Amino acid sequence: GGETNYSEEIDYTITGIEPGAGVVQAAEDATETYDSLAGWEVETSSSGAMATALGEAIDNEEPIVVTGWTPHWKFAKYDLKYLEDPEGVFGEAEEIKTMVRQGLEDDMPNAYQILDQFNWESSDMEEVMLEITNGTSPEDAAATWVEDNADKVAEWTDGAEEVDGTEIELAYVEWDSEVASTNVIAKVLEDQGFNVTITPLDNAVMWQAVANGDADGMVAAWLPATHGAQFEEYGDQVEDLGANLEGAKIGLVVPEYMDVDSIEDLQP
Ligand code: PBE
Repeated sequence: GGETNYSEEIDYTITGIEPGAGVVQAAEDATETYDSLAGWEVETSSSGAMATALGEAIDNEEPIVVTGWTPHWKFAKYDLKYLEDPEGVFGEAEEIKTMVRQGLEDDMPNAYQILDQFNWESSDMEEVMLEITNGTSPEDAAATWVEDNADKVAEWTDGAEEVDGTEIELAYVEWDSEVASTNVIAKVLEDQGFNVTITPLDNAVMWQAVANGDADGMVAAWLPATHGAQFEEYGDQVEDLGANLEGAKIGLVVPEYMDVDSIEDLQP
């Protein structure tokens, strides 16, 4: 690959998502790092707008470059590929980690235990995401998954006692992956007797909310690279409960039919 020049057709534009996302920052870094992306810009919008633009481009077999990530339903729905990133701007394998506010273990030991034991696979998260993208509400998709995966959920709740309406607030960002995970863990906590609020925020605000105790926790920390800047700023003010999902990834994603394999195959 690497022969076709798509730059003018896509107006030197990478279709991004929310401005606060790590993958958008990495894409901006890529435009500085790669000569092939000189003069390119990252257009920010929302995860939903990116998915719509991707779907429309594919319907018309047009070229498009988007900020992408795994797990995500788009790989099940469309034939896509990550562009090789020889400079490593988008990092290597990422994990998604759970972060809680300081003091949660003392205040809500049962919630702490469940959040600490929450751990699933990419295929699990993709199952929930696909259902949501096919029109099921996040709450219903989460409830179905929890019902169908009682064994896995029993491992997360193992040793935790039921509570009677204790309020807990989880922060997240409206990325498809985090809509899925946050709704699932919220459902599990609800079934345990918690009164759960989930609050969608900007990425930086989500980290800040857990750091200052406005939120009790989140399951949306992509590390080491994607949220490296946020972890550096807030890492010592939150409690890191480890990975809840391994094998995540971010990068530039294009339709399979495009004649490029590497970021270096794009042209200034
Ligand atoms: N994402 C999904 C986020 C983390 C989860 C890859 C869009 C980000 O880039 O910050």
